[in-house]
Amino acid sequence: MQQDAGIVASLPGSIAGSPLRLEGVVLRLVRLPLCEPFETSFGRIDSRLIFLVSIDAGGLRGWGEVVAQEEPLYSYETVGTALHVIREFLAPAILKQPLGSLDDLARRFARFKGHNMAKAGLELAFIDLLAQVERQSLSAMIGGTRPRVPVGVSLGIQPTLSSLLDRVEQYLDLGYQRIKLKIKPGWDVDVVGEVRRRHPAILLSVDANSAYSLEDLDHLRRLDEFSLLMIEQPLDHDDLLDHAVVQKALNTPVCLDESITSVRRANHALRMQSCRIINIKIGRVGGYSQALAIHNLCHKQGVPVWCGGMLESGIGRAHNLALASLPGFTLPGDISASSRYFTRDVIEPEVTVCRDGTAGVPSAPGIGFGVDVDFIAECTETIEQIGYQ
Ligand code: OSB
Ligand code: MG
Repeated sequence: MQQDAGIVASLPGSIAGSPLRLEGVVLRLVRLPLCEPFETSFGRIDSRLIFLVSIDAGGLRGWGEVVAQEEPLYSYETVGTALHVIREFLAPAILKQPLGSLDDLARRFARFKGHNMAKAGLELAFIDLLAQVERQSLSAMIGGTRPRVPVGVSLGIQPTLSSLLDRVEQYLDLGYQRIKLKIKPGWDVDVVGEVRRRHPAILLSVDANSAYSLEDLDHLRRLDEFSLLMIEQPLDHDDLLDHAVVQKALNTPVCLDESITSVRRANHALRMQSCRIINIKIGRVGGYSQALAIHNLCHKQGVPVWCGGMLESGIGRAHNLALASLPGFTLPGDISASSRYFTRDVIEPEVTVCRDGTAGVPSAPGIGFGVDVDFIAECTETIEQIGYQ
């Protein structure tokens, strides 16, 4: 039987020269209105308070994003908890002496429990910096193999079935390769059935964001007749055991999102047969190190993975594109065009999706996009600097 240990990815990102002396970290909270409200089983939002992290060193600036939301509804982290944990613990740990590699960063963070999104925000900014130093794209740096990645769209709960059907058509027309419907009790079997009836052959999946319990097992079984690609996170955000019961009872593959917070948890999920597919989000798992390790574990076992999304700005999205270029990301990711979320994005050019339902992975150094600092400044609500003595 597979053990927990020994699945730590060997990370790139050791700097050929000497360790980098980081000058300081800037934390910016930037309010971006969404083009339309996004509703899931846990709530509805009209805008995203985007948490951008930048790190300066040697005349370069690396960019990352903390994907936590304002309220602890998807996970316990919030913008506020991440600000606190970065300010008090994580930023001091990387500023106290020069930082040599991603492994070095992971070691300095390891003693702090949890707060994966906060850790990932800093790690993303640091890896962008490393990639710029080495004049490599993020994708090249982590071993990505694909210049373009297949993408899907995640459609929130709509006020009416007809508005959902319109959006399904709209995104299929744009070429998106997979439609994911957010579901909850009262917005599930009938809605999914109608979408499937109109589009018999599309890749269709559903995401419950923990809206069900084992008592709903018979109800969930009704989804089996729609040939879904997967059902994402039907049960509690931290459950593995009961998901194994659901997976056993359903033909539809279960995909875990919220429950997979580390490679150790991914390993447990696979050993317990809690799911057949894993959604990887860099923020949820605490950074590239864990994301790569989960990818490697699943790839070895032939378990498909795909890149999840958190309604990121272009900066988080650029990192997602790099991650999704790894060979094991065989299913379309929740990496939609910038215009699906925002009227204007913080990067240039913005992310676009081609008619064939793919998005390009940048090959320029670092995140590979320009950062629109003027637009960011216009939308910034608060800004905080750490370091810069
Ligand atoms: O469960 O995948 C999720 C957005 C916010 C929080 C959780 C989730 C989502 C999405 C949107 O489904 C994915 C996207 O960024 O397009
Ligand atoms: Mg999800």
